[in-house]
Amino acid sequence: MKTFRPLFRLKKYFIRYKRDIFWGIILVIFSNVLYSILPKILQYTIDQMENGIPIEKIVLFAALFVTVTVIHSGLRFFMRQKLIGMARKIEYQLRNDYFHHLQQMSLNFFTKHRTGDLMALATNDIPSVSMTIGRGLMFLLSNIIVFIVVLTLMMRTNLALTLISLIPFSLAFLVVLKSMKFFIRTFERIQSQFADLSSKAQENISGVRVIKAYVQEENEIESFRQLNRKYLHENLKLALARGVVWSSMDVLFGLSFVILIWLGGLAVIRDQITLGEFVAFTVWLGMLSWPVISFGWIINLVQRASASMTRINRVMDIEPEIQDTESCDQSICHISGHIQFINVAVAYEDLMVLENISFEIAIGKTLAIIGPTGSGKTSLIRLIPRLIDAKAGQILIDGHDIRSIPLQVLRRHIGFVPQETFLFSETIAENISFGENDAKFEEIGRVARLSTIHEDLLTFPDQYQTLIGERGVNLSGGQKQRAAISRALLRQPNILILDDALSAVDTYTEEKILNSLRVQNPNQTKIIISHRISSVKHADLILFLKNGAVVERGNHRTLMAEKGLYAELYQQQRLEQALDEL
Ligand code: DGT
Ligand code: MG
Repeated sequence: MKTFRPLFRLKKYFIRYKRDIFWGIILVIFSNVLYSILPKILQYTIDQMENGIPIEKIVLFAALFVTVTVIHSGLRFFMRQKLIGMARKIEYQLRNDYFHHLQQMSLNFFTKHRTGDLMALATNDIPSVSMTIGRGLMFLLSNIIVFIVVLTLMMRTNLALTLISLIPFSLAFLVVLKSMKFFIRTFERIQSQFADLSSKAQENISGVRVIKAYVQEENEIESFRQLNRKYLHENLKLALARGVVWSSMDVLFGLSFVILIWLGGLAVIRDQITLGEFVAFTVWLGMLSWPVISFGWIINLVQRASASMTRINRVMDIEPEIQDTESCDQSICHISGHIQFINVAVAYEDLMVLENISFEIAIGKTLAIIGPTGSGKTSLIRLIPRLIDAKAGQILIDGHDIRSIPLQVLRRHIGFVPQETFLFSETIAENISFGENDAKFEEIGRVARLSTIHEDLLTFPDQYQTLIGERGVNLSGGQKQRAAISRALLRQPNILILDDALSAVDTYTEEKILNSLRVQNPNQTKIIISHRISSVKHADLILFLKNGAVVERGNHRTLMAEKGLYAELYQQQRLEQALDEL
């Protein structure tokens, strides 16, 4: 029972579809009872024939047989409709719920879980659960009913014959039980190897550029081949074991029939049973073989589904790390962009990456963050849309603790351009208007001009309607970044965050974009991360981060006067620029 516990979580879905289940079960009962009594009609017909019945009566029996068969088939049809339909509906709900859940997860979750594993849950595990609750339930109920009814009818006909001919059947049942554990273990290994295999394929396809650049095709082919070979090996093992089990079943079932024909035949000759009973007996014995064979299959199916459900539950049970808490003040429906950090610290797992960060930035002002790679710049700005939460200290926006602002409200007012741009395989216009589906075309054009991507778009085959990504054109690094900036600007955010978002753009274009950003919305608070002094020197406040701490702060003028790291970096970059221009 413990093995099946994970499946209890499906209770809420079963309750939702209880009508389908109820009618499904009723249909299972009726169709299988009819199926089990079919041989009884055969028995009467044969017995009556022995006694010499008129032809009309034979026709009557034949008609009865056909009628019962037709009704039985009809009932089976509706039974499948109800139960398989119910399973498909549950699969649909489960997949929706799973996707919904993934959308709630915070960044950390996606760094901890492999994409291939998360995909395998949706493509492998959810269908496996659905298959079990549909087919598994249907066959299990059918088998139980057939087993009970047929066995009762057989025993009422002749108890001794039933018991003797069922001896090999019990042996077959034992074989099924014994081999089950092996099947389940092998199957689990196959499932996890499949997850490895899909992770490998997925990483290879998305990392194809790196693989080609490093001429690693052969190595990758080899390591994929090895994984695939392991997968094949396990599958072959399973196929072999299945073959052995099936063949021994065949032998045992055959033995049952030998016993029946021998002892049953003798009983007919000695007039202990009628010929009709003998025929019915033979058919019933055949009917019983399927429940015995499929019992193992069903248990296997349920175990697999249970293992799948465990994996699904494990992911579904993870609470989103970042969500609205009880301290959330639902009356806040707007933020203006006054940001204050008080002694803020950030840690990933136990690794401290930022400590004692304090600053304040007024509405409409620009904050710039500069510092060596790995100094914690990205981590700092991730705190503002609450992509991560601070380990210590307090963050206030418009004077509210950031945790008291509903996440929806907070994020709606922030335009965030991450360091790594991501564009969907859609048109450029759709990419820019992501999250603002009813944006007007003029608006899209306006932000595209602001980020200077407009001119580039005009050279594309379908301009704004050009498909990008896998099925369309590829954008250059700088074009991607500017498309991402347009996306952020379209929301007209009160806080705009650019995380090194102009790194792939030349200095001249960068200057142009930053200048137009400066004038387009005077009430917008801006946070700019960059490695170039030229992009940060106009900021009202500049923080120089090093090893997770603010080592210098001020504006361009005061920092230059300080003659510290900032001034040093400035001189260095000026020198590089001068050398470039030579
Ligand atoms: P960049 O973009 O190369 O100029 O570097 P920063 O300044 O943006 O650095 P940042 O904040 O991305 O990383 C600071 C440290 O935190 C660095 O040692 C890597 C680590 N780190 C960053 N993101 C994660 C994360 O998601 N998980 C973990 N465990 N560590 C992270
Ligand atoms: Mg960064």
